[in-house]
Amino acid sequence: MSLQAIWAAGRPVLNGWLAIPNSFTAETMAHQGWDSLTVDMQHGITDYLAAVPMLTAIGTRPVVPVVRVPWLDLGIIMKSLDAGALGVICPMINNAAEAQRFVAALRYPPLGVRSFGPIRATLAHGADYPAKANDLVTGFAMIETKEALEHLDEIMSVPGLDAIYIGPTDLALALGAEPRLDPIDPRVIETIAHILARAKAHGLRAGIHNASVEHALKMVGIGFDFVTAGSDARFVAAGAAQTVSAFRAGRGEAARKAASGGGY
Ligand code: 3PY
Ligand code: MG
Repeated sequence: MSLQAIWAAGRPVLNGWLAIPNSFTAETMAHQGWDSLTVDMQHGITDYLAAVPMLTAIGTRPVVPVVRVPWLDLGIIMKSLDAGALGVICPMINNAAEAQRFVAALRYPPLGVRSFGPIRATLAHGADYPAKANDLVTGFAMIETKEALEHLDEIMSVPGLDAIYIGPTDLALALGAEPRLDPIDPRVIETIAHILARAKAHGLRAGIHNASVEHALKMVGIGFDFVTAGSDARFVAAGAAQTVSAFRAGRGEAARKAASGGGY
């Protein structure tokens, strides 16, 4: 299953985010029905040696494996692909030259400059992976800087670029607004709509990072093709916080019951 196949079926992609560097949390997330899961090597805790077993864990279910690389670094982009990622999200693409470097790293010659050595990708995606890799892999250039906003159309015109991905917090900083996911500042909201409109005009798929499922649905409603809704770390924190606060809220009543003799 690839992102292109989901889009060709006319569906938006629901993406989950993996910030915890662990194959068991990745496997647990993979069993919850996400279309894709992204191993975050930029702000997540994960390095390459943690990312590889996470990709293996994601592969236990029909979930598209995606990696957000830490930076526009051809080495880690190519290693992520060799490890089986079918999508790569690259932070802070600022101009056409950077977008070209990114796109070239994703594709084998003659289309690009990707070096050959799909050590795990052939295990995950079949012996014919080398022949189909150029079509199978989706590259997302992150649009989240002031410079990118100034070069939006030239970035989006780069041949071979499949998609863009908006990072709302860095974008907010670029606009002088408070960094928050699920933005409420009109400048950020307006800019997101502008980026989306330009992406559509260039025939690109558009993705965006969200904290809540409500905001992710709102973004699908305005035309986004790929939405992240929450992360493993946030789900752990939210679930734990909810249990702790429910316990604290009910503790007084429980203590009163115990003092009056209790009874199950
Ligand atoms: C941002 O909000 O800037 C992001 O990169 C989301 O991960
Ligand atoms: Mg960012």
